Amino acid sequence: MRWSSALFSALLVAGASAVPHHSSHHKKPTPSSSIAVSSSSAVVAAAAATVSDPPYWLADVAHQGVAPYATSGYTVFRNVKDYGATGDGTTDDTAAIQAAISDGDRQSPSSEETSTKTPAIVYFPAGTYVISSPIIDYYWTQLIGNPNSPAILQATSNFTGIGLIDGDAYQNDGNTGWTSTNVFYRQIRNLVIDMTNIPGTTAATGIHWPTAQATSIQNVVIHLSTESGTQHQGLFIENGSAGFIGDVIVNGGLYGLNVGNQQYTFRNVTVNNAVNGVSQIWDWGWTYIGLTLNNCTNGLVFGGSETDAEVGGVTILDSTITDVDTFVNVTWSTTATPAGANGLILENIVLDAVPTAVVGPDGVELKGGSTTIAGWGLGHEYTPTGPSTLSGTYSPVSRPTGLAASGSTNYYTKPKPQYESYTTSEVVSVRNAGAAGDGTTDDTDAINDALTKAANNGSILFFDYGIYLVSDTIYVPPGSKVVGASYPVIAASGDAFSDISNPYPVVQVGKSGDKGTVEWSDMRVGTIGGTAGAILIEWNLKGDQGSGMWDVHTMTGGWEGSDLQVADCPTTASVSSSCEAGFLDVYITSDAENVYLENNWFWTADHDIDSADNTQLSIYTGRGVLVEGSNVEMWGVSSEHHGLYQFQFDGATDVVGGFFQTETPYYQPSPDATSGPYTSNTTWNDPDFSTCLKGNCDALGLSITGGSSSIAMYGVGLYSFFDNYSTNCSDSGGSEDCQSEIFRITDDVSDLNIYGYNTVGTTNMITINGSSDALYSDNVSVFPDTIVLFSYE
Ligand SMILES: *[C@@H]1O[C@H](CO)[C@@H](O)[C@H](O)[C@H]1NC(C)=O
Ligand SMILES: *[C@@H]1O[C@H](CO)[C@@H](O)[C@H](O)[C@H]1NC(C)=O
Ligand SMILES: *[C@@H]1O[C@H](CO)[C@@H](O)[C@H](O)[C@H]1NC(C)=O
Ligand SMILES: *[C@@H]1O[C@H](CO)[C@@H](O)[C@H](O)[C@H]1NC(C)=O
Ligand SMILES: *[C@@H]1O[C@H](CO)[C@@H](O)[C@H](O)[C@H]1NC(C)=O
Ligand SMILES: *[C@@H]1O[C@H](CO)[C@@H](O)[C@H](O)[C@H]1NC(C)=O
Ligand SMILES: *[C@@H]1O[C@H](CO)[C@@H](O)[C@H](O)[C@H]1NC(C)=O
Ligand SMILES: *[C@@H]1O[C@H](CO)[C@@H](O)[C@H](O)[C@H]1NC(C)=O
Ligand SMILES: *[C@@H]1O[C@H](CO)[C@@H](O)[C@H](O)[C@H]1NC(C)=O
Ligand SMILES: *[C@@H]1O[C@H](CO)[C@@H](O)[C@H](O)[C@H]1NC(C)=O
Ligand SMILES: CC(=O)N[C@H]1CO[C@H](CO)[C@@H](O)[C@@H]1O
Repeated sequence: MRWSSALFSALLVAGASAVPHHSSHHKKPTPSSSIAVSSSSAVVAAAAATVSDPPYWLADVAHQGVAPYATSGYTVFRNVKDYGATGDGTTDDTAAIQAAISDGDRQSPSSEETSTKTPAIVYFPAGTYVISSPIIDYYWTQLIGNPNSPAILQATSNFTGIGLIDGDAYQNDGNTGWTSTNVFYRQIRNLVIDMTNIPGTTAATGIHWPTAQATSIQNVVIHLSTESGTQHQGLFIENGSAGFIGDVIVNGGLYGLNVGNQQYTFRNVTVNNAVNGVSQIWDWGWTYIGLTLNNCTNGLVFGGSETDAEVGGVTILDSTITDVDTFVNVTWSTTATPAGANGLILENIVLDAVPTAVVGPDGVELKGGSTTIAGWGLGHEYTPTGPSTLSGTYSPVSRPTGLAASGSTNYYTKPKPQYESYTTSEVVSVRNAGAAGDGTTDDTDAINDALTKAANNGSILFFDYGIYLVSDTIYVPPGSKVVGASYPVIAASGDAFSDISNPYPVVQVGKSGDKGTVEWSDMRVGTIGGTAGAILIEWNLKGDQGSGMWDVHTMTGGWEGSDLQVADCPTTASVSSSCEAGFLDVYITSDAENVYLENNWFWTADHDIDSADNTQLSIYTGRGVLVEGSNVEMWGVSSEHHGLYQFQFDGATDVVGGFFQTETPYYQPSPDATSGPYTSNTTWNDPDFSTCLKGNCDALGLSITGGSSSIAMYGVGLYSFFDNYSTNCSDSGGSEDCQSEIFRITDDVSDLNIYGYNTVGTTNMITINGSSDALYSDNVSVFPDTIVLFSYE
C-alpha cells in the first residue's frame, strides 16, 4: 500500500474544474469545455415529503463506541440529523452533514494526516438530503444509510465539485489530500446518489473514490442524467490500490464507471443506460464478477492506446451484457506494446443483443449476438504445452458444485449481511456484556461469554468501537453473527501469544468438528507488542455455504496502542522479539469447509498510520494466509509484508477467488526468508528456502503445494517493490530484481488455473518444482509483468 514512486505514465482526471490537468493523452470532457446549462434539460424533482426512518438496529441500539486514543468525549456514531440535517428534500443539508463528518479531532484531507484514533460512523436516516457542494469524506469514516430505506443524497441543479461524495479531495497544490494508496478503512453503504437535477451538459460525478485497501462501497444506487450529450459519471477513481465495490447500480451518464487503480474487485455492479458502461482508465489488474451492463453504447473501453498501453489486464466473469453495441473495446493487437499488457479474460458471459463482443485496433476480435461466451481471452498464456499468445477461446475450468450458486452456472457469492430485519432486542452489545474495549482491560472472558450467549439465542454480537485487549483465545461458536462498528479491534497481548515455537490462536472460528454458520463483519484483529506466536484468525468450522468474513482485516502494528509503532520498531533497529508480532495471520485449517471471504486485508504494517509522515517501520511476522480447507471463496483479499509467504494453499481443494493482492516485506532481503526471525518449519509445510532460484530469497507471494487441487484464481497481483527499502529494483523500466521468484508450485498440485496474473519487481514469475517457468522479461506489461492465463494440470 504505501508506494510512492511517481510511476504512472499517464492518468486522467475528469469531471471538475477544481482538478488541475494532468498531462494525458486521454481527452475527457472538462467543465470549461462542456458547461452549457440548459434549464429545459434540468429535471428538478418535486420536493420529497419527509419520510419516516424505519427501524434499523445499527441506528437504534445504544451507541457506546469509545475510541481510547481520541480526545475525551469523542463521538464515534453520528446521526446527521443530530447535526442539523433535515432530509426534508428542500433544505440544503450540505453543511450539517459535513459537520457530522468533521466533529471531533478528525483528520481531513487538507491535513494530509492519517489516523486510526478517530473512527466514525456517519448515519443517514431515511429522507432526501439536498446537497449543493461535495461532501468531503474524512479518514476512517463509514457513511451508512438505512438498508430498509436508503437515504437519497440529491444534488442541487447548480452543484459543482468533483463528487457528491469526495473520498479524497484535491487540494490547492493540485494533489489529493491523502496519497491515494494510503487511504484505508472507509465505507459507503445503503445510499442513493441523485445527480439528475444537474443538467446533463454539466460535468458531474457521483462518488470520487481514489482509495486503497480495506475500503468498500456497498448497496449504493447512483442516478445520472440520460440526456443526449450527458457529461455525468457515476464512480470516478483515478488512482489508488484498492479495494472492493459490490451491489452498486449506476443509471445513465457518459460513464457509469470511470475507473483506474492498481487493482480492484467489483462484484455485482450494474450500469444501465450509459453511453459508456465502464471506462477502464488504467490498471495493473481488475476483477469484475457479476458485471451487468444494460442499454449502453459501449460496454467497457480500455484507456491507453495500441502503442502505449494503460491497462495491464481485465478479468470479467459471470456477467450479463444486454443491448450494448460493443461489449469490450481493447487496445490489444498482434503488435501492441508492451507485448504483455492489454490482457483480457471473459468467462461465462451472457450476451443479449450485443452485435460486437470485442473490438480492437485490428478490428473485430470476437463477434457478438445473443450468445454465451464460455471462455475467451487475449494476452500471454502459459499452459502445459508451453508459452504462447492467447487470442481466442480457452476451455474454462469445470466449476466444483460446492462453489456454485444454486440453480446457476455462476459462482456462489454473498453480500455482507446487514441483518436489516433484526430488532434491537436481537442485538447483544459486547460492552453491555462487560467488555471495556479500552485497550488495557483484559476482555477475554467477557467476550467469550457474550459470544456463547449470543450464538445460543441467535442474537447479533455487536462490538461497539473499541480496542479489545485479550490474553487468551476468543472462541467464535457456530451460530455466531458478529458485527463491528467502524472496525473495532480484538488485540492479542501477553505470554500466551509470545512463543514462536508454540503458535496460539487469537480468534478461533469453530473448533475441529464444529458445524454450522458463522458470519463476521467490519472488524479487525491485531496484536499488542511482541506476540511472535500469534495466529490471528484460525478457521476450523465445517460451515454451511455462506459462512464467512466480510470486511474483517488483520492489522499488525502501525496503530496507536499496538506498541508496534515507529518509536518501537524503527527500520534502523535490528530484529528483536518485541517487533516479532505474528506467526500466521489467517489459518483455514483442513477441518474447515465453506469459507467465504470478501474484502479482507491481512496487513503487517510497513508504516505507522499514526505517525506524522506515515513513517516506515520494520515489524516481523511469519506467514500471511494458509489454506488447507475446501470450498473456499476469496473475493478481494490482500495479504502483505509477511516474512515467509503471503498466501499458501497446502492440500486445499475447491478454491476460487480474485483479485488476490500481495506485497513482500520492504526490509527483505535484510533479513531474507532464510535468516529469520521466522524460518521455514516443516511442521507447517513452509516453503523450503534452501532451494531458492539464484538471487534474493524473499517471501513468496503465492505458494501452492501439498496436493492442492481445483484452484481457480481470477486476478492475482504479487508485488515486490522494495529491496532493503529501496525501490530501484522495481522502478519503471528497471531490472525487476527485488526478488528472484514469488510464486511457487511444488508437489503434486492439480487443476490449477490462474487468470490475469501480474508480478512486480520479480525476475521469475512462476517456479515449478524448483525451475523457472516464466520470465518477467517475456511478459512486460504496464507497470507489472502480466500473464493472462496460466494453467497447470
Ligand atoms: C497516484 O498515486 C501514486 C502513488 O501514491 C502517486 O505517486 C502518483 O503521483 C499519483 N498520480 C496522480 C496523477 O495523482
Ligand atoms: C444555487 O441555486 C440556489 C437556488 O436554486 C440558490 O439559492 C443558490 O444561491 C445557488 N448557488 C450558487 C452557488 O449559485
Ligand atoms: C446485486 O445487487 C443488488 C442491489 O444492488 C441486489 O438487489 C441483488 O440481490 C444483488 N445480486 C447478487 C447476486 O448479489
Ligand atoms: C437507453 O438509454 C438511453 C440513454 O440513457 C435512454 O434514453 C433510453 O430510454 C434507454 N432505453 C431503454 C429501453 O431503457
Ligand atoms: C474503440 O475505441 C477506439 C479508440 O477510442 C475508437 O476509435 C473506436 O471507434 C472504438 N470502436 C468501437 C467499435 O466503438
Ligand atoms: C440473548 O442473550 C442475551 C445475553 O444473555 C440477552 O441479553 C438477550 O436479551 C437475549 N436475546 C434474546 C432474543 O433472547
Ligand atoms: C516448528 O513448529 C513446531 C510447531 O509449531 C514447533 O514445535 C517447532 O519448534 C518449530 N520448529 C522450529 C525449528 O521453529
Ligand atoms: C540495507 O540498507 C541499510 C541502510 O541503507 C544499510 O545500512 C544495510 O547495509 C543494507 N543491508 C544490506 C544487506 O544491503
Ligand atoms: C537507487 O538509484 C539511485 C539512482 O540511480 C542511486 O542514486 C541510489 O544510490 C540507488 N539506491 C540504492 C539503495 O541502490
Ligand atoms: C512436479 O513434481 C511433482 C511431484 O512432486 C510431479 O507430480 C509433477 O509432475 C511435477 N511437475 C512438473 C511440471 O514437472
Ligand atoms: C510468451 C510470449 O508471448 N512471450 C513474448 C513476451 O514478450 C516478448 C517481447 O516483450 C516477446 O518477444 C515474446 O514472444
